[in-house]
Amino acid sequence: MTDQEIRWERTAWMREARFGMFIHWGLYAIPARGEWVRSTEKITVEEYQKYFDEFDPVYYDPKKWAKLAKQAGMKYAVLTTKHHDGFCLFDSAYTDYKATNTKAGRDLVKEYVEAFRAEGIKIGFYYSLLDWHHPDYPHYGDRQHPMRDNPEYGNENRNFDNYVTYLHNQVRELLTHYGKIDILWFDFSYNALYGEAWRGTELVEMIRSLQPDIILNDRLSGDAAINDALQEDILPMYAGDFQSPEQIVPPAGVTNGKGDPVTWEACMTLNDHWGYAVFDHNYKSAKTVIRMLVDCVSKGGNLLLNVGPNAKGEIPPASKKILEEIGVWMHENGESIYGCGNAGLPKPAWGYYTRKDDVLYAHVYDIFTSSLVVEGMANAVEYARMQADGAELSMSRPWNSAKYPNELFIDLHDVQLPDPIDTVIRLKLK
Ligand code: H79
Repeated sequence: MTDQEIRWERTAWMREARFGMFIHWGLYAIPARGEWVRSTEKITVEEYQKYFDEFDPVYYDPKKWAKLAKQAGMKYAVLTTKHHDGFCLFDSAYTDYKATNTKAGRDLVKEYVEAFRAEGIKIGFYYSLLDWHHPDYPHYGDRQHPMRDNPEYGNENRNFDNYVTYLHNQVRELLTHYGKIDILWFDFSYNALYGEAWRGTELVEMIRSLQPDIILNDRLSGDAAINDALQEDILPMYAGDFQSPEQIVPPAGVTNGKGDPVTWEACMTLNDHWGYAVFDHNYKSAKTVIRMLVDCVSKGGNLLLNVGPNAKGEIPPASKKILEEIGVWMHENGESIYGCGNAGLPKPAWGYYTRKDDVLYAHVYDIFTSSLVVEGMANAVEYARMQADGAELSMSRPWNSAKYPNELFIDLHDVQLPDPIDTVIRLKLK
């Protein structure tokens, strides 16, 4: 098997799962201005310390998060074990900057793993390669760093190799202390910091020795390196198993240099921030998210949808409400999502197609008459059913259809679609 084939096989369950929950949670939930607050407001380590001293998530109950994820139809989750601010939600032996030493007084990652696993949801760890807290992480002149313009925060006496060792040590802890981990999600490489700068080959060899089946995202590698590598059968180990477009659904899905599809996952915020942002009410509707998910699946990809719990450990009510609404639709129509992918047909004017084997799902957003016209499928379909309730739909030809011998006509009885979000019609192919 080529490297590309190995990666395709390893990610099979992920393509089946299609929909996951991203969770951004850390000290930044207290200032509540998003997870980049240390950088955007140039807050020093010393000033930021007050959030560490204060952190006390009295309502942290990941069983509630897991139930909500399950209800929404999500099959896997990815939690920020450490974000760019360097704060660790887990009990690491290599730092004091961890939840164990806050008022929380315990390993919060452990409870997350147990709660989500109990709901049958696969477990992912996000781990930031950037670390604005570690004394050996370089920052003066680094455009990513909060203190980048402050010569008082120079790089003197910083030993980058120490930082990389710290990163390797923490990854070893994460992959040793919590049982089987399904996804490791690094964030991110930039400038000269990619691939072997992270001692990437050695790191991935360790990861694979600890968790042979774990799925790795592509961010240990820089974009250019990945794009070059995708032309080849042999990839660097750190190239990862799937692509991770952020805040965008790639217009034509994602393929490798040979034009073959690769596994990919779009990650998206529910409002305009990843971390809790109290002023940000710009939430996407359930309809927008569902259509985004369908867009991803129709192009062979996944959607990792973010929630940003607040400082007390609760998912904001607005996010919860949207996820519950998504769950209603997923309960009725999830079959058109899980394990489905590109139908290999042109996108219809009325909506989208997804497909799994010999079942084609028509996602109908707009109709203009009471019969749905399915181009080119006149003789290809055995029967049509409403996905939500299994009701039979008539495929009889209207009296005036003689001029359109190749088109399939499905009688929807009414121009009002039963589901204004996305009415799914199941077409069993011959
Ligand atoms: O963890 C989430 C983000 O914090 C992280 N990746 C996702 C999954 C990330 N998003 N963008 N970036 C990293 C790249 C940096 C973007 C920035 Fe900015 C533009 C940093 C400063 C300007 C975004 C906008 C953050 C602050 C303002």
